[in-house]
Amino acid sequence: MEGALTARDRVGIQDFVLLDSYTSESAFLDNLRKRFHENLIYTYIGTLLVSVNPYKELGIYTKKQMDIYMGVNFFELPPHIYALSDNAYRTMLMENNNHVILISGESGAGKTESSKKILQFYAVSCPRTSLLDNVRDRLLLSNPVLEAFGNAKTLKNDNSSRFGKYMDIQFDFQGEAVGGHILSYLLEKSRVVHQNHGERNFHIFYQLVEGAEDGLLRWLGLERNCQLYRYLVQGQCAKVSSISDKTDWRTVRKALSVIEISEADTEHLFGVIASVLHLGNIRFEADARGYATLNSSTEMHWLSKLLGVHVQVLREGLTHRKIEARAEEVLSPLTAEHAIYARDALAKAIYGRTFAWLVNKTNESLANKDSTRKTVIGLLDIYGFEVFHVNSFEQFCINYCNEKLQQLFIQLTLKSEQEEYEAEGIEWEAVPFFNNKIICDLVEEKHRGIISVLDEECLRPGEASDLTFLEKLEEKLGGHPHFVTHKLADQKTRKTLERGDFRLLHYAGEVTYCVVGKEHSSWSGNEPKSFSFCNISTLPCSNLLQTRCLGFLQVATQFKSSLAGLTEILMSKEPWYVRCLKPNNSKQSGCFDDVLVRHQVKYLGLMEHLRVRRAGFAYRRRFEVFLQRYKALCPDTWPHWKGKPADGVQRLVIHLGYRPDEYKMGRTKIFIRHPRTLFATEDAFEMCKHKLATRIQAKYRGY
Ligand code: AOV
Ligand code: MG
Repeated sequence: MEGALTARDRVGIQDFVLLDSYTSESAFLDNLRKRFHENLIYTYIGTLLVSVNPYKELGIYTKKQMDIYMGVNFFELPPHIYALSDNAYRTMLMENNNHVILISGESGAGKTESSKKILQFYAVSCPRTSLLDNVRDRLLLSNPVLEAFGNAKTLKNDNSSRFGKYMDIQFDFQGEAVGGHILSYLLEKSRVVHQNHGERNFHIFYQLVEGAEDGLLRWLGLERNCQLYRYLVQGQCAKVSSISDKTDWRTVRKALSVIEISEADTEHLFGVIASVLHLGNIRFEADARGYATLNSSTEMHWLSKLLGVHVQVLREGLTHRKIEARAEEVLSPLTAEHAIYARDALAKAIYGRTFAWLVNKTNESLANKDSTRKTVIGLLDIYGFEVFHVNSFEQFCINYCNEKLQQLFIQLTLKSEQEEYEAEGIEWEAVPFFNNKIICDLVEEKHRGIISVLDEECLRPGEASDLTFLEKLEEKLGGHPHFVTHKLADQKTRKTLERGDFRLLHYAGEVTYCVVGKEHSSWSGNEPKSFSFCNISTLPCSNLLQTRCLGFLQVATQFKSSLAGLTEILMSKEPWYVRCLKPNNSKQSGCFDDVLVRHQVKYLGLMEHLRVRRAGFAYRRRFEVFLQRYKALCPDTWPHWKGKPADGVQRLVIHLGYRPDEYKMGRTKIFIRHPRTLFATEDAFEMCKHKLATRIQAKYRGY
């Protein structure tokens, strides 16, 4: 019919590799937009999955959908997160190796939702023996627990992850999910004591106050009114329409028991959470000399009860600091201002360690005790790149983490891919791309990176200040193309910068960080050195609380080394990618903001990835591996090939009817352009195995 749209016109194409004008950003965007409006949120670039947040329930995550995607080749069905999950899983089983699914995208783009869908797919679809049913439940229910304690409403996302999470799902040789392990990265602890306008503290506080049974609240000395707690109301949005704290509370309670946290520990856990709320309500007044005095007798009573510390010890601890002088310990009084700072630091430390304790407990419950070899699929879901009106140390760490992940993506796809073609002697025209290594170095380089300067400044207590830190940065980094401050800027840029700011030109955009005058931020803040007044043995986190700081380690430096560790873990596994895109900034369904999406497509390097994919080869195998697997498909190579592996592979693929443009022979590997070629070979192999098995059975029956 004239004028009618073809299906392709309407729903676009499901793999960008098949796009005719694959170098055009507009064509790329058109395709994404078309599909988005048809509720088709997933599109491939080869084996990479692009996902656009629909901001509505689509009904595509049912058990029926899971069954459809289980065991089906990648390109036979519409793109789906289940297809990628299933492929990673089957490759793991076939090749007996470890995999990792790297999920990236900015805050609110859908990373956490994606990671939950993947976990559900493995927990529900994989083969099972009834014996281990509870492992799957624990894997699934670890999520609501860690989200309650580690997620919060921000301006970007009502359920924003405020910690980085890497989770291993362990499978046995039959492909059954048998255990898991979680690593958490730098929790945004400052949120415990301060929230910006329109943001909340961690969900668990509101869940407790709104959802806990009357008896529990009474026992904790709390009232059912969030407005009464200073740590809960600074963002002035304790209630959020998209969140039901009451329902979530019930889920969390059930989940805590499934992950085997005992009733006693659970009680202590909420005791600690409640003590943070009481701590926040403690007020100080200044005496005639300006020193802090403390009334707040009700709060002190509850704190003392919940933390198991005598009121007098608590009082002394909150208004004094311990100074070590000539092997003697002297108590020196704090000013009212310093006492508030110390109170908040204590609240943050208690919460941070409770979170670490919870991750530990979860890991104990997910641990698989059987020592046979497991293969794993790792899931990486970190906090996404974020830019707020005011950005502080927390955003600096979060954005640095994203910078590292982008660097890994570049190394593993754009860079190493092209280097491999070169090394293998495959003709190749280089695809240029922006390498963000320069920004990673700016942050983490030894001696002159931002973290290193921060370290130096923290080692000069008393002498260093926010401003000397900024001056040192200017001295060391002046002239760096991705670093600018008020002093270093040209006239036009200077107008957009305050004196206490520095600006980084991140891969995903500019961010201005505020160094000066934010008491809650912790550019130079360290954990309080001691909690000697606190009877820690009663806290559930007692095994993690250390009464003495073991050594001086600046937060950013710790974070840097934990990210280096993470990179190593990720590099040791076969990677799969989910790139999440955010369609608009107003959390709305059906709204596709072209400018916003184009920006993300650009900085995520999707166009470059497509060009490399399009010109390149989807699969590659070492000659020996390829020959070993498929030699039965050709009479010349079966049962043994005596010549060079490369010649055997050549003979094999000619026999299989590969066309010359479908593959290339490198120095050590065969490169196959389209996955479908390999799938056809794999199908032939399955048939051949089947025939062979039937023949063997017939033979034995004959005897
Ligand atoms: P994020 O993890 O990428 O942000 P989330 O996964 O939390 O983002 O997604 C944000 C919100 O978008 C969710 O709470 C859902 O309401 C909605 N959403 C995301 N993906 C889907 C989907 N596939 N189907 C339906 N709704 C979805 V952050 O943690 O802030 O970086 O730090
Ligand atoms: Mg998240």
